[in-house]
Amino acid sequence: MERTFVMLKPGVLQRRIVGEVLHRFERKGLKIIALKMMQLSEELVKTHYKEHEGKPFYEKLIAYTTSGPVIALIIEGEGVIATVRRLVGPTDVTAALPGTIRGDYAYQTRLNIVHASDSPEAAEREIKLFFEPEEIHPWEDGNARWF
Ligand code: FUP
Repeated sequence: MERTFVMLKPGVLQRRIVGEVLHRFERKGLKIIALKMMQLSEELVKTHYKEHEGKPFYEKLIAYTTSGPVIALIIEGEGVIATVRRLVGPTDVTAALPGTIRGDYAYQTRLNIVHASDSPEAAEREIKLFFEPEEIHPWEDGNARWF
């Protein structure tokens, strides 16, 4: 089953909107199979954003992403990479329509508040970078016997 990596950047905790952002994924019916709060090291963030090394926004991107804790999660389901990217909205926040996470909560691309994998290769690489296998908890619908 397809998996994607999502990260709520430090601005999400700063603005007390963790619940609101997670709700966007849950109300769509998506399934969270891993979730944790992390203070990222510069080394980890540099590996994650390797493709942007040397670009004009790179130093600020690293500084922002390490400026406070993040929430890292994995979402599993058919077609979730594309679905999550649609919910998140485009990288350029001026093109992000209201109704998307970036469209509703971000007005600067540098502070676009969430990251989501953009391809199966990126998802695999990012999940490995941020999660140990034992931190991932796939679960079945209809198993909530105690609810
Ligand atoms: P995305 O996959 O949508 O997060 O976009 P990218 O991997 O292209 O960009 C990663 C991060 O770099 C963005 F979240 C914000 C930052 N960035 C800028 O600050 N300016 C740019 O022009 C492009 C990206």
